[in-house]
Amino acid sequence: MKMTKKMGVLIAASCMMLFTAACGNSANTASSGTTAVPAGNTATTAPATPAAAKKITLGFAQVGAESGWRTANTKSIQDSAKDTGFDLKFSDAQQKQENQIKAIRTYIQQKVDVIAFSPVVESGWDTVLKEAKDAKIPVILTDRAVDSKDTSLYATFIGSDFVEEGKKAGKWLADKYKDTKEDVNIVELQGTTGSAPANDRKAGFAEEIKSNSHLKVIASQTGDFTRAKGKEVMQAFLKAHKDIDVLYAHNDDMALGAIQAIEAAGLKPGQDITIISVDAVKDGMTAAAEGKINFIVECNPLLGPQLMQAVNDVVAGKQIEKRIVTKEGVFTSEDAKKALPDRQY
Ligand code: GYE
Repeated sequence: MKMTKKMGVLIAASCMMLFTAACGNSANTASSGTTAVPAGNTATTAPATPAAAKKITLGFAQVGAESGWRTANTKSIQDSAKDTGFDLKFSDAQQKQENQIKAIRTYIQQKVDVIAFSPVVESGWDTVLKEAKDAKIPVILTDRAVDSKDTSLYATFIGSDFVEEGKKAGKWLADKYKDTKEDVNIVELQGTTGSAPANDRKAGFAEEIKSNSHLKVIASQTGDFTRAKGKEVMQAFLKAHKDIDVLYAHNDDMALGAIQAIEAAGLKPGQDITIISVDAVKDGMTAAAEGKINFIVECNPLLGPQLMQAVNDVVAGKQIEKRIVTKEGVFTSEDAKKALPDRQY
């Protein structure tokens, strides 16, 4: 079944409704974090035509609104759902697993066609995933993985290879300091504890630098992927260690918060302390272009189109790849300067 064929007739009928739903349901405005059904997004607003009755309903349980990456990811999902003509039910879990589980249970009760979510942490999903399976609702993982042994609990996982991202960061660093004899003191700002990107970006980086005994991670703590926490933890690092050479932040937002702390301490980010981060969102790329971040590993948040394609295929009963890996690159300060004018997010 082709998406264009099936959905073409639906677009006109559902465009207005979806527009209302997407606008009234932004990730930043959810107050309870568990609201799975936004106002104006129910069957009452749909015209009672046979075409509208066939419209695919997608329940999406988002992590939160913790970073620039997440904002771009949410927009990509909402825009692509609208373009495809799906009825999107969207919820923001405010970085709490219990909120995501509640949202998924609500989608099961509502008998949506497909559930997609970006699991805030890797563990603890088996029960709710079994509930979805028993209800015969396919689940698609986007962005972050789960550690469930039973892979029949989800149809596919669409997202980046976070270990690879950590390796790219470590490789650049090992190369930069390959002729240095003295110890290089590294501090690490980890993402949300227990999340796939925090676990994997840490592991990939450690793996890549381990054969260089002069590269030493002297402190490593979570900054929860937020700017505020990144700043706070960097302040503590700077107090505890007078000799920090490198900061490795698991995302741009934490690096940007840390830059504020570094500047407040009278140091020059990018010069006195070499900074590496992951994401390559606009604010991060701007800091890189200014020389405050030295190297950014790209993590692409624009997963919406791939997700909608997968939803369509799953509903059509097509066999889909169990793992869909997003393609991404890396940026030095010079690269960032060149790429910035065309950056969408
Ligand atoms: O790197 C970070 C966000 O899961 C890949 O989550 C995502 C990460 C992203 O908060 O900025």
